[in-house]
Amino acid sequence: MRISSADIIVTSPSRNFVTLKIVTEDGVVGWGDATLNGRELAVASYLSEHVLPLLIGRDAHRIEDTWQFLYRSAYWRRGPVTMAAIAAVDMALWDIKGKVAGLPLYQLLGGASRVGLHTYGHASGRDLPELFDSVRATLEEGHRSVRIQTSIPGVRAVYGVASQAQSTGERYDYEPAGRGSQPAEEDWDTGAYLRHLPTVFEAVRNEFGSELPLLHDGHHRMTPLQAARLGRSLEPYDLFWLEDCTPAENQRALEVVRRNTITPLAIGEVFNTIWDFQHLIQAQLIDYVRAASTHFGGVSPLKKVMDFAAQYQIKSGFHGPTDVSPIGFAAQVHVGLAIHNFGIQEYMLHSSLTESVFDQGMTFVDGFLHPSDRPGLGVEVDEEAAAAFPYQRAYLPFNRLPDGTMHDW
Ligand code: GCO
Ligand code: MG
Repeated sequence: MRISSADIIVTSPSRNFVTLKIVTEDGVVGWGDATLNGRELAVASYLSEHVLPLLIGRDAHRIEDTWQFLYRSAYWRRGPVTMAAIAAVDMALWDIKGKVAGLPLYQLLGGASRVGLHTYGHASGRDLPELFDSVRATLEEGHRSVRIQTSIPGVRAVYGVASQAQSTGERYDYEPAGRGSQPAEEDWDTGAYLRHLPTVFEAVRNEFGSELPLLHDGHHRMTPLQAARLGRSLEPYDLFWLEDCTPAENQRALEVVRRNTITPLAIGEVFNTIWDFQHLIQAQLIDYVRAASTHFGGVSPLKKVMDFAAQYQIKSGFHGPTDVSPIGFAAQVHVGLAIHNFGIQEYMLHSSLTESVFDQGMTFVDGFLHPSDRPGLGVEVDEEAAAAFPYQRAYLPFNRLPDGTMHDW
């Protein structure tokens, strides 16, 4: 079954998305997500200039061979742009295979291992009353686990706090990347953060009890020792995980953290390949794999890294922000349903504008997310609706320390 055409759709319903459409000679359509937040057009151009011409005439059924061909033949491997491009092709081909087979993707991956996926949602606030309201709203949305982010006294604007002024004024969840020609500048003070955060978790535990699973995202901002100290000071509040506590480039940092705390660790939303996880998994330095199908080369490598992680009792916690499109999100929901070592799924819910372009068939009932039972990924794109939302340049914010030093994400 040959590929007869491949096209890129760039659309911005609430936020930017890059979508690949592959069509076979007998008219089967496959969709893939190639969205790289803040650098979207680089992937669109990588695909249209260098990859799409290679796809025409290839056998759409040869998913693994096509993946290896795009990965190995380029000579320059890895990196977020390359891997998001390969991811889109991989997803689109799995979508086609499912449609031809008449089966949802999870059935091709071994079938369901559970009734549905437990999720966590985001809660945040400038102060405790606002945070508590946000936790309640997150629980009302159906989540049974909650990520807690908070403002820090004396620090003007902190990433991840929805109610803080963003440059766009849109709901933060939908668009953390502010539209405009320059990124927004936010503040950071690690000392103040390390002092404040345990008091917030203590208050949340007192308000919501000991059973609610709580998570926190450190956004790569600590040194190894700072992260170890935070992990230890949060131990009384029994976190489900502490995410991205140190910058991901220095993997040995996690050894320092691990030696000093039993707070579970999740990392990897900015990782691109299984090799980024090789040491962390083998040395058992993490508990959850944070990869996203879209930034990790697609469905095929996501399944492989989880099978590798399974040997070490490490579970999934796939990255699920709104900058992973409904297509990329569906792809990893199928993987999560099928694998044995599923942990939890981040679920931020896309805006209704996004859903007017991407028709998703998944369900979220009684705290369980379930992929669509339509054949393939189960997401269809309304191209006419997409055309009404042209690309708008957008950047994620960055942050500086109190003395003006540029700091880590
Ligand atoms: C998360 C992430 C997001 C990212 C965003 C960047 O855990 O959901 O850290 O908030 O910052 O996806 O594009
Ligand atoms: Mg994160």
